[in-house]
Amino acid sequence: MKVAFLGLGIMGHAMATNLAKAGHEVTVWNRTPGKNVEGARTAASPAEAAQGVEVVWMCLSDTAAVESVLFGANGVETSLTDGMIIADSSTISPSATRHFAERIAPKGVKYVDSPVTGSKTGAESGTLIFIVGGDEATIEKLKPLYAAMGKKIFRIGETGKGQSAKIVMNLQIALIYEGFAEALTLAAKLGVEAQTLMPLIQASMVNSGVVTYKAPFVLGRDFSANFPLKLMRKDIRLALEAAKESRVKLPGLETVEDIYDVAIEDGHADLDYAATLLLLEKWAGIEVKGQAA
Ligand code: NA7
Repeated sequence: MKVAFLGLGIMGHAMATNLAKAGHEVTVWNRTPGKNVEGARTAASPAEAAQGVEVVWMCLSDTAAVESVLFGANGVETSLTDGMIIADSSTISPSATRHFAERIAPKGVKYVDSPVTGSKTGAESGTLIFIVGGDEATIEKLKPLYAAMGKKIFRIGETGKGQSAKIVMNLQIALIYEGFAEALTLAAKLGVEAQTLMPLIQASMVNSGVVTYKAPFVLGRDFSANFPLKLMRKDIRLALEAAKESRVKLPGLETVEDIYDVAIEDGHADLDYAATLLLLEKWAGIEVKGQAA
């Protein structure tokens, strides 16, 4: 298919690469020039990238970035024609997603929110899980593209519902990881080493996908970004924003947001969100020791 791919960050670069590898005709654009994708053409603006394509796929940082790429100067909007599809793999506000979709609908353009789970490794290996909101016929048309980048699609409902499901997934990841990090910190202070505790965690109901994925990095003290702390804070804020819009109270997540704010003040924004542990360690005056599993 003819695809414009906008946003070549950690996730987007790998996703666009997999589209090109699968033989799709890909044109890429990134705000900061100099990023290219093997086998794809590079455009000078979102409008130029979107000219004459069937699908515009975005993978951008946040709601403001998606709004400016769609509707800002040299944005996608000017190139939209009847029958085109916009797919968005950024994690952004569900309510803003619905507004964007309403804004482009009069042009005969369908909007499918398609945030992902699977992190950098999933993007690179083409094994992402897509969490999708949009009409079924449009999603059907996108299947060859989903297949090139991922292993599974979950259709949650109409446009916006993919984002809604995604932010409640990350809400859980942030809280589960926080529990793990707090447990390791207290254990260290009580004289229980992480590598002594890990087999017990793994044998018990405490074990989880989050713990299994993060433990080797944490024990190896590798806090380089798989999913940057600043992006997890963005998702925590999206969940709190959606909660406020719908009159839901999330006290645990509000507390975790404070931890992320201070971690960012401490200079950890670009590290992995696992680096919230560094703040707990600082407060406790101890370091969790361990070895990569
Ligand atoms: P990255 O690696 O931080 O990449 C973010 C991308 O978004 C990158 O291409 C940025 O371009 C682009 N960006 C950011 N702000 C803007 C604005 N205002 N206009 C245009 N482009 C922009 O993030 P990931 O790839 O890890 O994640 C992407 C999304 O997936 C995010 O929503 C996650 O939560 C899930 P740059 O290179 O900085 O010019």
